Amino acid sequence: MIYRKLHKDQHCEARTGQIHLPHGNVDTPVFMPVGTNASVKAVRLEDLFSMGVQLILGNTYHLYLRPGMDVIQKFGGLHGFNNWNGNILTDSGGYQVFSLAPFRKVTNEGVEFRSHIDGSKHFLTPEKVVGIQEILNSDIQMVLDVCTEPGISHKSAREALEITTSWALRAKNSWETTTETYQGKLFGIVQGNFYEDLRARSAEELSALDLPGYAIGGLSVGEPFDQFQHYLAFTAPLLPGGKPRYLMGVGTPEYILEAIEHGIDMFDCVFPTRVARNGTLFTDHGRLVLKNQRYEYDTRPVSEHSPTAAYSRSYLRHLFKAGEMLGPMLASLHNLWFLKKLVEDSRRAIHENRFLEFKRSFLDLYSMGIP
Ligand code: PRF
Repeated sequence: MIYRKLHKDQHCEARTGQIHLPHGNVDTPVFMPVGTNASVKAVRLEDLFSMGVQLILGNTYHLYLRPGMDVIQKFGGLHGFNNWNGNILTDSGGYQVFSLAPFRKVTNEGVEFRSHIDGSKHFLTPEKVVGIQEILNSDIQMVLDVCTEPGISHKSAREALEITTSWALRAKNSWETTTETYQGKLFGIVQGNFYEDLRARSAEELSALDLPGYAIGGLSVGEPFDQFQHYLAFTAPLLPGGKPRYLMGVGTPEYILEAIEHGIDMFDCVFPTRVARNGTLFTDHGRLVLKNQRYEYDTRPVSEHSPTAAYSRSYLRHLFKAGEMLGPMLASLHNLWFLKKLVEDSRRAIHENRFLEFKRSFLDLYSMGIP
């Protein structure tokens, strides 16, 4: 068992816990900064480490295409390559192939696709993806899955789910034969699109594989918030309670709090760093858009306790207006700090059985707008 539950809130499903991984323990709920290309965009990994980040994400799809496995193998894995000594979770490529590749074809055997970088042709199978993530030395690796978009037919969603289950079994068999020195854990991914019977079937079939942890995939893919809420609330309780639960691709305060309420332990998303690079910063009062003229003479920091507290809004705005690289750097660090604080405050609230109150008052203030 890699997961230890510490406390469940008496009034909802929110829980705190710890995940035990090869590069140290991870306190949950946790937000994982996304480091697609073995780099969290515009942020030094040392700064994340100093901030207390215990787990970051990497992408199999990107790293396999560039720099390629031969390069990373030379460094004994990703940790040797990018000098990050905390934990790394790698996504399988299941989602990236569907969202990035200009061409893809799924068969029972695997997925054929063209690279979005140079158009070259590749074929990934669940076994091969386990092998790649073993070379990456991922502390948590994800099974190859088929993520589908909202609005497809029940039949198409069922076919994608059936392939996902069969790939999870093949991934498990392959993971069980990885070398003894490789200590990474394999997580399954529940799919089933927006159909309750398919979500239930996926959760049941994958739970039977008894993997170390489980993710919910195929949500937050463009559906309205109430549909997201419904399928999150429906799916989360179907995942084994004694294992980590990961909701893939969620990274705004509203979505994170909703997921924590339903017992989710892990999240990741490019959103906080992507919007930061455009000058949008999370604050207790909502999103602050630095390019707005109202900040031109604003001498206050964006947030008192942020790692960027030494700088005024006026200066940060100037950096963005002038196209200075320091702007996106400081803004990215700020947004990651903000989400880290959000999950830490959530943990404290859960321990005191007041998560629902915490969520309500956070969202009340967050929806008020910048004073
Ligand atoms: N599958 C995988 N990665 C993902 C997703 C998925 O469904 C999502 C969906 N929100 C984000 N990242 N493998």
